[in-house]
Parts: sequence; C-alpha cells; structure tokens
Amino acid sequence: MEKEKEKILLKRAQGEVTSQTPIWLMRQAGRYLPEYRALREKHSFLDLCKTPELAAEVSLQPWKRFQLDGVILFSDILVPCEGMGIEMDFNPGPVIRNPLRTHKDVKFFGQLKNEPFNPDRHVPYVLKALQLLKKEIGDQSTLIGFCGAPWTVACYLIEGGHSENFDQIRRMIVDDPFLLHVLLDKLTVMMISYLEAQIHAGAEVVQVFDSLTVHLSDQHYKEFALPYEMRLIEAMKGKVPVILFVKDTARFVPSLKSVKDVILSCDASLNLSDARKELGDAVILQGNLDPVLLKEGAKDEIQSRTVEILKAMHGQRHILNLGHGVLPATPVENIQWLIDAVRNYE
Ligand code: 1CP
Repeated sequence: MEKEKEKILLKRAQGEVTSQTPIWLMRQAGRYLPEYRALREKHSFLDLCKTPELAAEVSLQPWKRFQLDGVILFSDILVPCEGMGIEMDFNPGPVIRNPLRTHKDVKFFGQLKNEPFNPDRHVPYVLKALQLLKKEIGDQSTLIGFCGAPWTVACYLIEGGHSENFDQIRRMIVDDPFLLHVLLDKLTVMMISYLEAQIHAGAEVVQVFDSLTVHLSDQHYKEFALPYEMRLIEAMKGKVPVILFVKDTARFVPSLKSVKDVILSCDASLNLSDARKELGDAVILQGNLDPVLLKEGAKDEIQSRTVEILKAMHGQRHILNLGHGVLPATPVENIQWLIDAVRNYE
C-alpha cells in the first residue's frame, strides 16, 4: 500500500484517526546501519552528537532508507549533562569521570560557572540539529525530541556509567534519600527547559525515556521515578504530545493508571491488549515488538507478530514501535519486513 504522506505520527499522537498506523523505532539510528558505522569510523559518538550537520545526517539515515513516520534527534540522554560540566566518554555506553556522590557534588550540579542550565548556551548544537532536521523533513515525517527521565539520568550520574546492581544509587536511597530528591528535582527543572528548547527548535512530539527502572521496587518507583515523570508531563501540557517509555512496563501499569495526558510506550513485558484493558480506551499506546524477535526472527515470524499487535490495537490509538531499542546486530532487511507488515495492514 502507498504510504500516507501527511504527518500520521503527529496526528495519532494528538488523538486523531488515521488510516495507517504510524511506525518509528527506538534507536532507529545507530550501529545496525552500515552508513552509521561508516560515519562512526571517522568520528567519535560525542562528535556526532555535537556537530549539528552530522547529528542531522545520522538522524536522517533510517528515514532515507525506510521512510519512517518519525525522525528522532540523534543524541543521547546524557548530552545535556555533558553541556553542564559532567565529563564523559562513550564506550559504547556512557562512562562518567566525575560521578555525583556527595552533598557538594549534588550542590554544584545544575549550574556551570554560576549559570543555571541554558539550552541556547549549553547545548546549542542540539537545537541547531533539530532546526536542520525540521527544514529537511518538512511535512513528510514527524520530528521527535527526547530527554532522559530524572531517575534514569540520576542512575548514570551517580553510578558513573552502566551498572549491574545500581549499588551507589540504592545506597543513596537508604542513606540519604533527601539528597537524591534534591538531584531529581534539579534534573526535572533541567529537563523541562531542555524539552521546551527542543520544541522551540522544531520538535513536534517528545519522548521521555525511563529505561533504568528494572531494579526499582514498586514503592521506590512511586517515590523516586513516577512523581518526576509526572512533573515533566505536566509541564508539557498544551505544548506537544509526550510519550513516556518505562522499562518493565507490566509491573508499573497499576501505578501508571494515575498518569494523564501521556502516550505510554510499552516494553515487551506485557500484551498491549492487557495494557488497554487496565488503562482504558482513551490512552494511546506505543510498542511493543520484541527487539530480540526483530533481530532473530524469520520474515513470517516478524510479520505475523506485528499483525497480531496491530489487530489487538484495532489499528487505532496506537503507534507501532519496539519494546526497546533496535539491537546493533539486527539485519537491515528484518526492519524492512516489519515496515512492510505495518504498511500492508488494512
Ligand atoms: O558506539 C556508538 O556508536 C554509540 C551507541 C549509542 C547510540 C547510537 C549510544 C550510546 N547512544 C546512541 C543513540 C541514542 N541514545 C539515541 C538516538 C536516537 C535513536 O535513534 O533512538 C537515543 C534516544 C538514546 C537514549 C539513551 N541513551 C537511552 C534511553 C533509550 C534506551 O535505549 O533505553 C539510554 C539508556 C542511553 C544510554 C546509552 N548511550 C549509549 C549506550 C550504548 C547506552 C546504554 C548503556 C547501558 O547499557 O546502560
């Protein structure tokens, strides 16, 4: 079937009916694409993020190949913190040289030379990349901005990088929960102004990533993650649609019932029809093909699972995506099979 030309992702996100289901993929730009790997041979990951022309080029790579309905800014959830004096490398995940551990560390975080986070001054390259992207895609796709949720960003800042057990932040929960709340509050204020600047630069939908929630108990999720997600969502009200990705979604669905005005991006831990039953007909759901199935499945497995998801959602109030990011070893043709299944579905 011919792809609808208008901005079907934006329309669905605003609650409108469209005849096709929009599709975009978390981590759609990245290492599974040969054209990305070719650029990465010449530039570091941070150089790609901090050079607007390169960031825009990488964001457009998956769109040029697959005409996806969303183009997400190529960057990382920690880039605004890098702009604020957190020193980091990527290998391939973030490695932070000055993690936040003490009262003093937290006190000084969130301002650089006495100036609070100012996206125009501290991350101008992000805003320039979005402007370039908006010009390039015009009405042919929807431009997606993003940020990390305060909890997930705090995990990286406190642990200093990826962690198996999240010992440091768990210790802070026990020893000094107030200090953790101070940091989460600072991150919330920072991410609100970051998203507002992205919207001003052209983002039409924003996604908030709470990717490191697997180790949180339900009670700690309600204390340290959910209230800050809700503040971010509340602050975007009346601006652009917000998509919230929460890892381990099935476990948190009961808590998420209280969140209004949000599109919920679900991982593969639940059936979207069960989420629909729990959360009601009004909520727009995003997801949730298993990235492992996409990487390893045969063509008919990928396509029949995709059709199952579309059927369960009755082709409405739903945005097709994966349960988490595209895995680096995913064959490019598997992605085309997925997209064909969505576009051929009636
Ligand atoms: O070596 C390389 O080329 C870098 C690999 C890479 C890429 C392609 C990293 C390092 N980040 C990215 C891009 C990225 N990260 C995007 C781009 C837009 C897209 O196409 O989707 C986005 C939205 C992110 C956000 C991000 N970074 C998240 C949230 C999304 C998720 O996957 O849960 C997280 C958790 C990170 C941290 C991070 N950055 C990079 C890696 C490998 C990781 C994960 C590290 C870990 O395991 O903790």
